[in-house]
Amino acid sequence: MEQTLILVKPDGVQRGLIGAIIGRFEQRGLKLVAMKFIQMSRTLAETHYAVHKERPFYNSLVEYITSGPVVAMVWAGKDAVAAARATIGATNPVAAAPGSIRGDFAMEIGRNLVHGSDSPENAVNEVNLFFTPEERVTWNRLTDSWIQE
Ligand code: IDP
Ligand code: MG
Repeated sequence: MEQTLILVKPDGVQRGLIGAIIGRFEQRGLKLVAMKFIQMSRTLAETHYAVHKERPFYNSLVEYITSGPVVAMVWAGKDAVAAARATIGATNPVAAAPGSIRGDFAMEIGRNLVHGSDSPENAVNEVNLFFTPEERVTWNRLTDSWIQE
């Protein structure tokens, strides 16, 4: 089953939106595999966002993601990466559809509440960056057959 890395960014934690954000993924039918509440180190942030190293917003992005604790999670499901991205909404919250997390709760690209992996390949790397195999739980969810045909 495909897995994706989701982060509730520091603004989501500070604004008391952890529960609301987790609820969106849970209600959608994605299955929780791992979760922890952490302060990201600068090294972890720089590794996680290495792809954006040459972008003008890179430094402020690293500052933002390390400015307070985050909730890091792994969610699983069929097409989990694409489903989670749709649930999160467009990168710029102004363009994010109402009903998406960013479309309902955010106003600016630099305070867009959530990270979600953007491809299955990147998801594998990001999940491994944040979680050991032992931290990822395989479990039987009794509603699985009502969510996945
Ligand atoms: P994504 O989070 O929707 O995948 P990316 O393009 O991967 O978006 O960018 C990573 C993060 O960098 C965004 O979520 C946002 O916090 C920040 N970011 C992206 N573009 C800009 C920008 O133009 N200005 C400021 N921050 C940006
Ligand atoms: Mg991205």
